[in-house]
Amino acid sequence: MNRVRAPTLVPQRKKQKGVHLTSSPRSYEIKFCELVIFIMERKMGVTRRRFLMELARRKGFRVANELSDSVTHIVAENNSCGEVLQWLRGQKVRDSSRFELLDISWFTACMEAGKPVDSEIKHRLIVQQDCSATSETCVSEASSFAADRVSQYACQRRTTLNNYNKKFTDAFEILAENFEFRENKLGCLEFLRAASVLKFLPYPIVKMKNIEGLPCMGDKVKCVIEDIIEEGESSQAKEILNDERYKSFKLFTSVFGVGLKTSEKWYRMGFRTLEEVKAEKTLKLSRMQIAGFLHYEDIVSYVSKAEADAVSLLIKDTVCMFSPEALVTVTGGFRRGKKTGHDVDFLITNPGPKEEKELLHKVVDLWEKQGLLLYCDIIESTFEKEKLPSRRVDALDHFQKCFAILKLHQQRTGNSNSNISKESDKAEVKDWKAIRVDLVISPFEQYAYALLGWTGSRQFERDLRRYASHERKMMLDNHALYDKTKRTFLKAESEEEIFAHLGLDYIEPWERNA
Ligand code: DCT
Ligand code: MG
Repeated sequence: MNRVRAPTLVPQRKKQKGVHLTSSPRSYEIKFCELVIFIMERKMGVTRRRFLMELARRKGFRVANELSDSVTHIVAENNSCGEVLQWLRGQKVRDSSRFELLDISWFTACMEAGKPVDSEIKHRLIVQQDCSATSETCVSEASSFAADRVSQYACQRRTTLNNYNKKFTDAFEILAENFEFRENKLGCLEFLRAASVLKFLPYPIVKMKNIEGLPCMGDKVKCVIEDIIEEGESSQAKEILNDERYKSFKLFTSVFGVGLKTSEKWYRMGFRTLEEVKAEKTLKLSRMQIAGFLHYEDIVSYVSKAEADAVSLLIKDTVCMFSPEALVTVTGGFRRGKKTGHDVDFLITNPGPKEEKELLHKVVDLWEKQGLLLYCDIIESTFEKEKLPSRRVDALDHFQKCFAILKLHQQRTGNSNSNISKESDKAEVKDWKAIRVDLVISPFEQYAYALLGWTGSRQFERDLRRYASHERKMMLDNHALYDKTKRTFLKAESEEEIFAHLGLDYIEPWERNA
């Protein structure tokens, strides 16, 4: 397999002789904080490595001298995936899935672009698409992965955001959603489980042999995989994307407050677009749906990490005013390391035995006064002590919570002249974005369970509960873990303790992207 050689912009190893390089790194402004690059010296040599590190730093990248915990991207040259993995094992790295393993061609593309570029398949150190059955290294890399040892439970798999099989999982998710819209739970779950397994695979599927031995690969799933391998896309998914019912449901459910029931009703009434729904003045909309339509454009555009951080500051500041001891934690997708989300989820708890019923009301009242509250629905706690955890894996929890839409003022950046309006120009510039926020209040003794439950992903949560009941005779929900054999509730102060109660290896939040 031929790897793309680095272009001439970067001197090759042999040309290095006589090039003077300072040994101590100079300090440069860091422009790209989100990634930390480590360049492997193996087969590259000290001098070339030093040159590349200096080059990247000069361009604003963070480059680590050592393979530290902060490293996110490992760059290698002339090394196969197997060689890099072997080297990592030698460095006592237990879990290599937390890094992106990349070829020098990715690094070069970044240097040329002057910014991080998305890693494409061709940049990744994995089994390559074009590898033929005669290429021994490729075959051994794919087959050295013990597919038959992959657990059927997502809570026994470390699934990072590094998805090598996006074209398969995207198709599965469309099929699953279509089943959901048609209220076929089993069909939906079958494809969600399959998607979750493929998100875990450390290589892209290029032939049917690559999925041999994997769990959750039923005939329907295999059929879709085969179609994508042969045709490059799924004809079933393509058909669904053109299906009138699917298209309408997809649109309707994108409105905050609109679920399957309302979508079904509107579809039966003959509506196909949001404009048609809005034009029907006799339609009774809930308060949530009115807010959903009002802030539709903002809400459908995803929340960025920077926006989530800004909301997080706002929430921490406000909560702290009323309850200085309170712990405020970002949960959901952002805790799992996602860079975007449809909302921002928060868990709030107060250390100590006292539960503050009023805290959420006080916080929300203040936002109202400050003009920051665009919508809010507080649901009071319905938790009953000693009640057994729910048997249903998709059951909702009983915490006091608030589904809100907050006004997030966008920071004024760049040329301030744009904010100076002429006397005649009375049109106001919108300088804020509506952000969907979920706030959950948990009693301190349930905090670890609430944190585990609200971190997700949903598939990870489903499988944790299924694992607890099928493999351990225990019942788990967002409040507690009950051991049916011992007939006791198991206390936990941390997520690690819950995994230990279940006899599971601890899975970090960023490995729960199942
Ligand atoms: N959750 C829960 N009970 C609910 C809603 C959610 O236990 N009623 C859990 C499951 C996942 C987690 O909380 C966060 O839920 P979402 O915000 O829906 O998902 P996400 O992973 O944060 O994804 P997104 O980026 O779309 O917000
Ligand atoms: Mg979320």
